[in-house]
Amino acid sequence: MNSAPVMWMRGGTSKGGYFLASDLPGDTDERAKFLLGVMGSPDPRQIDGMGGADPLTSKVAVVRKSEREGVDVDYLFLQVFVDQAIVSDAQNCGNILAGVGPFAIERGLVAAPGDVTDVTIYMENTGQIAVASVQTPGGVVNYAGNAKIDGVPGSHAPIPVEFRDTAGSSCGALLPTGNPVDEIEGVRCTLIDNGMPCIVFKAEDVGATGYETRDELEADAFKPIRDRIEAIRLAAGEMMNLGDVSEKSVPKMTLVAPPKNGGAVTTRVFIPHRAHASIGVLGAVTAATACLVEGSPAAEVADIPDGPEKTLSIEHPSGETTCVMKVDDDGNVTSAALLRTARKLMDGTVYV
Ligand code: NQM
Repeated sequence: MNSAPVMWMRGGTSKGGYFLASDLPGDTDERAKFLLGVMGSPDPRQIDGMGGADPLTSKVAVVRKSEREGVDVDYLFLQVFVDQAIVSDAQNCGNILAGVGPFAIERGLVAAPGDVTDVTIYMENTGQIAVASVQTPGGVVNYAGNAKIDGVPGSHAPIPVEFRDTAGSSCGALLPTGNPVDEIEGVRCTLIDNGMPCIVFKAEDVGATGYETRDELEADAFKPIRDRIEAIRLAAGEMMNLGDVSEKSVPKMTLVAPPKNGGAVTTRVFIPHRAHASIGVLGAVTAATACLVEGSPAAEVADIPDGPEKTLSIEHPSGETTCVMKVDDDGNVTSAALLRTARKLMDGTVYV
């Protein structure tokens, strides 16, 4: 196979190729080989492919009509590594998810009879459901609008996304070790998964401030701190039921510090080796959830509003991401909603 129909889209603060499952090889190895060719991996510049030399722009959505009751489409997220020949389904992606509803409508998998179409999406990577609301005046996807998300210039049509029951998506439990805090390599960490496996610790505990720019996090001067963070990650993988994570893109490493701009908490995230330009969607949900875990390092630096519905602004290097979290009487998060936008960039055929 040397070509396939594809739609290239920005989903939230990420970008990638959206394929119908039926347009890709059914065999996993063949599909990986094809997608590595599409992105131009492995190569730090991805010069011979569509990837943007950044894990945030080397992403793929594989979408099919769902046979599950009450579900419109099934979405499989694949991370195509930039400089290694790896295509991984070990994580989900809530940013690329933002383009799945529009793509499914554009491809005729979902009918759009009203001005707004709710698309119910089964996320194959973690076996969970998200509902995305897409503007469809006259039955056509509208991408233009006034919604702004930090990390994306301009404004676009809003795509609210709601997640339910994401706890333990990949690790089997919200707190896979059962503890709000585990000490690893001398650092107090929360090992947590509310849609994205993350290790959350205070920036100051690894010698960072938590207010660095992406460039500062990726500079040579920061390498000793990055090495220490990677040592924590490798040690924690097994404890999080993720096995050997040396070649996996999870868990993500989330540094937290007190909020600086009136938000709930400040974050800096390694995904896991490059620094995130902002924060992932489920990464933000998980960071917000960590702030609500009593006794956790995140709770110690966070500023949390009262009440069962909490609007938490998660500060990051390009601004903030607002998560609206519903919490039950026991303090457990029952749902999380975020605003995203997406844009169709091109529709055509990609060649390898
Ligand atoms: O956490 C990047 C992104 C992501 C993931 C990453 C994401 C999420 O921003 O749901 O969106 O953490 O690798 O696309």
